[in-house]
Amino acid sequence: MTGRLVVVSNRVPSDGPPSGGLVVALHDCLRATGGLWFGTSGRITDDPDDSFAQVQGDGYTMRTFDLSPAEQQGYYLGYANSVLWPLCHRRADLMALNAGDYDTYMQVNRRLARMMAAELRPDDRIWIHDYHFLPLADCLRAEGVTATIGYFHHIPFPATHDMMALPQHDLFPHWMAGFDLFGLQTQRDVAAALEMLRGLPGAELLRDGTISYRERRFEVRSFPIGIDAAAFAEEAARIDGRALLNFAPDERLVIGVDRLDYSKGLDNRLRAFGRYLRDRAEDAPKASLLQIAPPTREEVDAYQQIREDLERTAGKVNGLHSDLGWTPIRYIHSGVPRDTLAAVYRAADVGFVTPFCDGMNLVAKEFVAAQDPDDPGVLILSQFAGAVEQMASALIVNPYDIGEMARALRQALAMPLEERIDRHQALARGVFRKDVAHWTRSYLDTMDRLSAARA
Ligand code: ADQ
Repeated sequence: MTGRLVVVSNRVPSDGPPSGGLVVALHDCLRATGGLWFGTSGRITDDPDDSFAQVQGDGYTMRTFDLSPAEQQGYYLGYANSVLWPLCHRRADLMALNAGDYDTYMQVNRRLARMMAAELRPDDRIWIHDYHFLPLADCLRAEGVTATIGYFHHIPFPATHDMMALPQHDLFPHWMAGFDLFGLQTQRDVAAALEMLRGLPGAELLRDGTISYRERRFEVRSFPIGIDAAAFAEEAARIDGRALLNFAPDERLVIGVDRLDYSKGLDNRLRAFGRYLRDRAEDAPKASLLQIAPPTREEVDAYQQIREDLERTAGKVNGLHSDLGWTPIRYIHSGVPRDTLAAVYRAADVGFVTPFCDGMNLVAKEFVAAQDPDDPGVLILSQFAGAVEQMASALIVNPYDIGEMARALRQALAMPLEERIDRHQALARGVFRKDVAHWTRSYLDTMDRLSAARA
C-alpha cells in the first residue's frame, strides 16, 4: 500500500471509544496504516471558523469541524436527510425540496474541501463515506487535489425515474466523476448507476464498470459491506440472552432491530406478526415479537409520524391477542448495549428483517453471526434489503405482502432442526468469510490498483 489513508465520514469517533460496525472497521484500518479521519464534531456552534480541531486517535489523527445551526439544518437535516435519503430509498414523495438547503449542503462540502486541501498530499488515498459528501471530490478537485479519491455509498443508488425528481439530477454524474472509484453495496445498485449513466451525453461505458465522463474516468463497483462476525459471535455467546428476557420456557421469540425509519417497513412487520397470531393454530407455539427501534432524525418532519403509527399498531395487536400473563409485542424505543443485543439475537428463534428498501442491512448479518450453530434461529429477509444478494438461504419475503410475511413466520417457527442448520450454515459461511475486514481490504486493494494505474 502507498500513501496515507484519509477517511471522511459525517461523524468521527472523537468523543469516546469507537462503536458500531463501520466506525470500528475504519478505526481498525486507520490504526494499522496511520492517517487522518475528517468529519463533523457533533457540536453546533454559532460561528464555526474554518479550522479543524485535532483529536488523537489510536495511531491516527482525527480532524473535526463544527457546524452552525443553519448548516445543521440545511446540510444535515435538510438536503442530506430530507432529500437524498428519501430519494435513494424510493420515497421521492417524501423529499422536502428547498433551494436554500441545497445551497447550504454545497457550502459545507466546499468549506470542508477548502479546509482539507491544505492538509492533503498527492499520494494520499482518500476514502469518503456516504451521501453527506457526494460533491466533495468535485469540490476537492476544484481546490487542485489530484490524489486518488474513492467513495462508498452505504444506501441504495436511486432509481433513474426517481432521480429525475431531484432538481440537481444533472449534477449527479458530475459529482460521481470527481471520484476515481464509486463504491456501491450491491450488483443491483451498480445496475441502477449504469442505467442512469448509459446514454447520458458525454458519458461512455467502457470496460466492465469503467465510465468515461467528459474529461474524467472512474469505476463503479459493488463492495457488499460486512460485520466483524467473529467478534460479534463471541459477544453473543457470553451472556444468556433468554435470562435477560424473562420469557416463559415454551415461549418463542421473534426479533426485529432497526432505527425508527420509514425505509425499514416496521408497521407492516407488526401487522404481519398480528396476522400470524390471528391465523395460528390452537396448538401452535406461543411466539412474541421483540421490536427494538431507537429513534433517529426526530427533527425531520417525515420521521414524526412513524413512532405514533407503530405504537398504534402494536397497541392494536396487543389489545387483540394479549392475555393476563402474556403481551405478544414488546416494543423498546431506545438503544441497547452491543453485548446485550448480541445475546438477545442468539436467544431469538426468528430474525424478522423486512425493510422496504435498504442499502445492505447489517442486522440480518448480526442475527446470523450471533446464532448457536447447533440450534440456530431462522432469518426472514426482505427481497429489498441489499443483503439478499448474499443471503439466498434466508426465507425471502415481500415486505408489502402481509399474508406472505405471516406465512413465513409460521414456516420459520415450525422449521425442523435439520433445515435450520442447513440454512444457517450457508448463511454463516458468507457472513464470516465476507466480513468487514474483507470489505475494507477489497475496497482499498481496488483503490491501490487504480492509484498504480494512474501513476
Ligand atoms: P442503517 O440504516 O443504520 O445503516 P443497518 O445496516 O441495519 O442500518 O445498521 C444498523 C446498526 O445499528 C446495526 O449494527 C444495529 O445492530 C445497530 N442498532 C440498531 N438498533 C439498535 C439498538 N436499539 N441498539 C443498539 N444498536 C442498534 C446504513 C444503511 C444500511 C447499511 C449500513 C452499513 O442504511 O443499509 O447496511 O449503513 O453500510
